[in-house]
Amino acid sequence: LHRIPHPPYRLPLLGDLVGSSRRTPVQDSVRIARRLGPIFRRKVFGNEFVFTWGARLAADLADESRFAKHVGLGVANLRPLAGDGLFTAYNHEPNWQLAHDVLAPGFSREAMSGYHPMMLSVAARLTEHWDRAAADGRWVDVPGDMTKLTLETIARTGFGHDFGSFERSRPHPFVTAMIGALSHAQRLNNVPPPLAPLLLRRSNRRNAEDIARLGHIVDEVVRRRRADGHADGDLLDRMLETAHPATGERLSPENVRRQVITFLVAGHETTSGALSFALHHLSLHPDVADRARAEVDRVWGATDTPAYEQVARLRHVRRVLDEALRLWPTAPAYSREATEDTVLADEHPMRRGAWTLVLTPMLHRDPEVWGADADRFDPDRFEPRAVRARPPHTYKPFGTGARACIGRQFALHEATLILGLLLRRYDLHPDPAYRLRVTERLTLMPEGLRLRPERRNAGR
Ligand code: MNH
Repeated sequence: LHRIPHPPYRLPLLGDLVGSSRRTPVQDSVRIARRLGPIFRRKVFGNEFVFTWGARLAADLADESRFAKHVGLGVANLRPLAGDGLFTAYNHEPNWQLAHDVLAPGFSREAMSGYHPMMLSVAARLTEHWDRAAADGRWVDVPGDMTKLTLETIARTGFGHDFGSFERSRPHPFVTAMIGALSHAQRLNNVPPPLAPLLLRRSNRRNAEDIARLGHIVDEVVRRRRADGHADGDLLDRMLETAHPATGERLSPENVRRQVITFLVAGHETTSGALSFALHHLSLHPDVADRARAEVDRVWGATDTPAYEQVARLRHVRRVLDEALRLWPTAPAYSREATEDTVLADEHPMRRGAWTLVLTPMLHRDPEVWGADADRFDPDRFEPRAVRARPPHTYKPFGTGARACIGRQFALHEATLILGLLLRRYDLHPDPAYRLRVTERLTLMPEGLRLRPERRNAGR
């Protein structure tokens, strides 16, 4: 450990507090990473964390025979909310494998093509809303609208539920409670654990209320399904009705509750951020937007309601999304622990159970991999030839290994479809006064981003 650098001003008790803010731990860590190199330590009060971002280190950490997901920090802080749900389960908990095997078919190609028409109908709610804004020359609240869209999408496709987000002037209570719970989980990392009950008294109380509210909302979703009978093979149907193909085991009611919360949260917050960052970059790069738009017009022809297969064929639009998730991976870190005594990259000895946090935004900006202009937005980095020329394990917005994101295809399909629809329908005008500010609540979001959509070919 002594060979791993740490920031120069280290205070007794407080640790490396100089130059760090409780609100932006990820962006602070990126700044520190640029000074200290591919592996470094940060001490926050009594706790010391090792961060890694060098390509060689990240590639070694991807070795599933020696490393596995570590449930720590932000993820561990979500245990009171999601327990042994898929995202927060420890590797050894039996409900991880059970739920993984039961739910994985919910993300197959067939399942996805079944969700596609529902995704289109939610998208139509968004474009109705944007059409009205465009007609009046008004701004739209990008993160707010993307969150409405992605929440409705996961709720309807996964659970047959309608939150009515577009009919509300304020965010649905589910969203408010979720943002509270995520922010609280982040805050917990920034106080000395023994003092947490004292310093976070109000926050702890509000968090208990938020968790209770999320639980009530989820119970209502499940109750309705039980009353209405099953829907053909959506996620909730699988959770309630499907037995494990090999063991015949089923999810318990308590575990179903945790999975529903997990999927409603994990299934929309990060995709909303990804779409918001992509729209931000598109509005600042009209040349990129024009190329992507030309592709949409070519691939979709005359239709505004593309078929499932016509979405994956939007290669350029997809690269815009890939590039947005490179610069701002909306789930900005993942943890890896040694499953045996080992040496990381032939250099750093690790005991079994020792862990490190992979700082994805910095892994994605490593100049040795991405070049001296790594901070510049350029979707051509994801042209097949450029991708083949890069070392493996240098692009990880969805994590790695067995515990990588189960919803990846879902998110990519949804986000590519939406970007395609929005590019086709609108020119996107940026607010000249806007400077990117990124809020952190375990996830990343461009704060206060607004755009002015203008209808193209308004008669069509
Ligand atoms: Mn998702 C795990 C990023 C969309 C459901 N997701 C992960 C991890 C990352 C991640 C990173 C791994 C975390 C870790 O190692 O600790 N997820 C994303 C991003 C998007 C996203 C950047 C959108 C963009 N995720 C989605 C969607 C769903 C979803 C959509 C559901 C429909 N994600 C999950 C679940 C897990 C996960 C569930 C936990 C999987 C497991 O551990 O088995």
